[in-house]
Amino acid sequence: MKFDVLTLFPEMFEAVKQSILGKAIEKELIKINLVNIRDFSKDKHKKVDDTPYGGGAGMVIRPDVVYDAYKSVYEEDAKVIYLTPQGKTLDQKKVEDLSKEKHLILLCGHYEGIDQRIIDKIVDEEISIGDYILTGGEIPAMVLIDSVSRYVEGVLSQESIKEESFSNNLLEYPQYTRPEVFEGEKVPEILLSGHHENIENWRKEQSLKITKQKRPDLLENKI
Ligand code: 4G1
Repeated sequence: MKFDVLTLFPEMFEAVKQSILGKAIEKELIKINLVNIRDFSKDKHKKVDDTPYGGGAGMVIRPDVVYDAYKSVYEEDAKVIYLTPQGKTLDQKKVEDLSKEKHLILLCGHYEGIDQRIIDKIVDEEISIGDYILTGGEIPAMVLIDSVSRYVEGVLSQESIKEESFSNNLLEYPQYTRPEVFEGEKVPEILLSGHHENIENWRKEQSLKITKQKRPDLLENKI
């Protein structure tokens, strides 16, 4: 799966090239192609933004520069996603759907946003990661890449996939590791029993209890 990211801050994406995704990139299961919108400025000072028509604070990204950046990566089968607070909030259902795409072009805003005409012209879908104010769409794009990549064939171990399908829509049961006693607190006895079936049942029980307590909405809205 290929992600083209149209951004003014490509350096921010070094973070997702680590860890599990780093391995997926090495194995060529996913490709993250960073496109610096600024490279498409025709201005001698590499300017990409300008003041908003009608007045008001801040700067707006010009549509022509974004269009040229887009044309440098566009393919017929690509789906263009604009990360914006105006989009529908990303959930696991949407993540799974997106993982079936071959090619995503992710557009990240900055400043006061991007000229509406280019949004209307090239964007297929608007997605938000939640309701809070951010300085740009880069972190949302990384959230999307991370969550979607997990579903790409070969990225996760078989074990993780099995574990996940069984715990669908539940929060995770509590985990413990060594030492057996920490500051006087002992690990639950059942986990030391070696009785796999009892342990599995205990964990299911814990997951359900914690979900009911902390996130009952997860049980109501099946994802
Ligand atoms: C109005 C949050 C503005 C922010 C209302 C989640 C937030 C992209 C996202 C903003 C952004 C609310 C996102 C706001 C995002 C232009 C550049 C938009 C940054 C920008 C609730 C700033 N999911 N925010 N405006 O944060 O891009 O995807």
